[in-house]
Amino acid sequence: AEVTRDEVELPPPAIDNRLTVHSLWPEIDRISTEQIQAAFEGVGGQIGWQLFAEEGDMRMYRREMEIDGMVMDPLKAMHKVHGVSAREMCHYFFNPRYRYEWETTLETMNIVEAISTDALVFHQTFKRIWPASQRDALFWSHVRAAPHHTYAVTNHSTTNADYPSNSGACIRLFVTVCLACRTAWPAGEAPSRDNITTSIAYCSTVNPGGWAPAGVLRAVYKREYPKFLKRFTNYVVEQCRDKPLVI
Ligand code: 18C
Repeated sequence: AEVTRDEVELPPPAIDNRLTVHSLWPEIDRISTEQIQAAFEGVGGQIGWQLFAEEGDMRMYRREMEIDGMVMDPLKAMHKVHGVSAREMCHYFFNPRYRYEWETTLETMNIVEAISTDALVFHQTFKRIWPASQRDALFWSHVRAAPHHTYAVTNHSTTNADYPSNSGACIRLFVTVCLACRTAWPAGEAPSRDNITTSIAYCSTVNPGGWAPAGVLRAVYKREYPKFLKRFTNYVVEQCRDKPLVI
């Protein structure tokens, strides 16, 4: 049966059967597995990662990369949050009901396809940055559980005949994003809001899809990524206050 919006609740602990029979499943499974694995690999050992933002427990790294003059710098961010679980973090990141409350770059968001309780396809338009053209994106989004009290959301660009790229005012951009979260608490204790710590790894690669001035683009992401991660984390902490913990 088709999944209804109300069914999309807390991230399920196991993959929804409706996803595994969908034509996108092999791609969703492969990319999510790769992204989650890469998310928890450190940046220390690898060459080329430069720290560009640091505040409290948050660290943001980028690798400068240009292809045909277009900036595609991969980003990797690490953060820690106390008192909310990986499952709660991913719930608020995945579920479209909350997106306008924390996503400040958004102009419009539409659900193109509800595949299952753990996979949706979105069309989003973003605020325009002068002097570049406005951008839109079409991507699948999948939330899953992984070992060691881990939950992760992976977003990756896709295509849909009803949403052709570069047909209106917008230039289509391409994204691969992964928010991977892992919760830990002291051995021998029961998890509670007072003793859990969730490690966050957020990885993002955005291909602007067409010309955009490199300097403007780098200035925008240096401002917007830290703003997003702080705002989103604080948003989840606020939402979870006085609600029972879900691990
Ligand atoms: O991961 C995030 N959000 C998810 C849910 O929305 C989802 C979104 C991915 C899209 C990311 C691309 C956003 C591009 C926005 C461009 C316009 C920004 C306008 C800001 C001005 C107010 O996974 C959180 C995403 C946090 C995004 C931070 C900004 C990243 C900018 C990257 C460069 C984009 C190139 C745009 C080309 C035009 C620039 C001159």
